[in-house]
Amino acid sequence: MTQANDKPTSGHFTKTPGWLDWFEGPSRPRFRVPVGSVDAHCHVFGPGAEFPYAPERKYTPCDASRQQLFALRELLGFARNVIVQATCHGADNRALVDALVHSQGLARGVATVKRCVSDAELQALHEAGVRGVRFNFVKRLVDFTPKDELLEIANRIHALGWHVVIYFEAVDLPELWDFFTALPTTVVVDHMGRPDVALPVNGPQFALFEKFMREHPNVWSKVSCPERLSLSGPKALAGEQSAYRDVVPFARRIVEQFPDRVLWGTDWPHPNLKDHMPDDGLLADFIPHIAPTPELQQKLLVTNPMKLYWPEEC
Ligand code: 0GY
Repeated sequence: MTQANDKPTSGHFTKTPGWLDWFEGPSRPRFRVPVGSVDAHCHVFGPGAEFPYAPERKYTPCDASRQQLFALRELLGFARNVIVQATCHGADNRALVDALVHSQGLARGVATVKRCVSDAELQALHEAGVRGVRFNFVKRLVDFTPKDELLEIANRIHALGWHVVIYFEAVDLPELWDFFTALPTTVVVDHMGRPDVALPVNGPQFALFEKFMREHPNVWSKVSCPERLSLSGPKALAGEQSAYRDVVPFARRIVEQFPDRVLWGTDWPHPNLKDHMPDDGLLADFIPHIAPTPELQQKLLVTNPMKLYWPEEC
C-alpha cells in the first residue's frame, strides 16, 4: 500500500518539507497483546490551531490528535497510553495535559519543564497524570540545557515520586555517563539509547549500554522504535524472520537480561522518520520477536508500565 502524505497541520503552520505523515489504516496485529497492555511511548501533535507548536521547535509535524491516538490504542488492543511530550511543543504541555484529562484515567504523561516551573504548576501536572520529565540530548531535536538546571529539576520532581526519561544517541553515552548516574530518580532510557545496529550486538558500544543498566538498578529501557534504528527495514524475510530483524538481537538481549525494567511503545505518530512510515500493526507484531514468552510479554507490556505509571493499582 502506498501511503498518502496529505494530513494537515492546522492553524498558521506549514509542515516541515518532506514530512512523513502517520500511517492511515494500520493493519490489525496478528500478535494479541496481553489484557491491560500499555503503549508506554507515544505522542500527540497539536492540533496546531488549538495547541500551537512551540517557536523553538526543530520540526513542524502534521497534526495527530488525542482522539486519533486513542483510536489506534483500541485497534492495536492496548488498554492504556503513556504520552511523552514531543519536542515540537517545547515546554508547553497543554496538548499533553488535554490528552491526559480526556483519557478517563487511561493515560499518564511525561512532560518537559524548565527550571522556572513553579511548585503549583508541577502539582497541576501531577493531578493531570504526569509522572515524569524528559531530558533530551539529541542535538537535532533540542537546544542545549545546562546540566545543573536539569539536576535541579530532577531533584524537584523526585520529591513528587516522578522519574526522568532520557533520550540520547549511543555515541554520546560516555560523555553523559556521570550526569545520568548522578540522577536521583528512576531513569528510563528511550529506544535503548539508540544503538547503531550495524555494529555487533556483542561489541563495545552496546556493551556500555548493558553495563549502564547492569550497574544501575534504577535504569530502565524502552525497547521501542525498531523502525528508527533498523537498516534492514520493515520487510520480513520468509520463514520466522521479523520485520526490522537487525534490531531484534539488541532488543531481545535487553528484555531477557532486564525483564523487570523494560517498557514498549509504538512511538506513534512517529516524528521525523525519513525513510518510511511504519504500519503500527506491524510494529505490534514485532513484540513477540523481542519478548518471546508470555511471561516476558506480560512484564514488558503490563507489569512494568503499571508499576511505574499506575503504582496505586498494583
Ligand atoms: C521519538 C523520537 C524522536 C522525536 C521526539 O519529541 C520528539 O520530537 O521524541 C526523534 O526524532 O528521534 O521518540 O519520538
